[in-house]
Amino acid sequence: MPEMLRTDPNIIITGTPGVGKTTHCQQLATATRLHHLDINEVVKKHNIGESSTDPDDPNTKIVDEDRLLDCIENDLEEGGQIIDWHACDLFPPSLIDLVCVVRCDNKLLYDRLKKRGYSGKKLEENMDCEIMEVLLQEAREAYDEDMVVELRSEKTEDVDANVERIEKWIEQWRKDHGK
Ligand code: DAT
Repeated sequence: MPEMLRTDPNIIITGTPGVGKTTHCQQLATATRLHHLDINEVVKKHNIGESSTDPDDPNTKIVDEDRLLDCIENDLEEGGQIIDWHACDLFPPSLIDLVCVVRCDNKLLYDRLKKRGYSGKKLEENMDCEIMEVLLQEAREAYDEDMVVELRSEKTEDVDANVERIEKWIEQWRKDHGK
């Protein structure tokens, strides 16, 4: 196996829009020295998203995944990235150490997405995504089973507990890798 150069792990925080990814990433970045890699920001900064042709949903961006990977490859090789994105199977498994799939009660998620201004087909599709556990399945198919953890994000205390759990995991990762 090639020597691992990164001194900190790369962690994916994924899940259906509205489940609480960004909330987790921000709190985790504050609690650790890891960097919140917000893929929405990367897409905007490098202009690698094309507007959807769906007239009901013109604000959704279709992202060129190859270009996205080119943009973040150096960051991933360096390590210490908390990746905030609603997909996970595009990131090379060799550069990923932990995949957290954030989950949320359906009724609560519905209210959060409504509050965000989602309606009609977009609201329905995102609700289906959570109900069908699409991101959990995607994560389990793309990564080793023991790298994938499911985290609930319904109350503020959930975020505190999840962040604490990930912090402990990071400490152990550093020990295991002699960092
Ligand atoms: P995402 O990044 O997955 O789209 P978010 O972090 O922006 O989600 O959260 C969506 C909204 O829900 C936002 O208003 C914060 C709130 N929220 C998320 N997790 C929560 C929790 N565990 N307790 C209370 N509110 C939460």
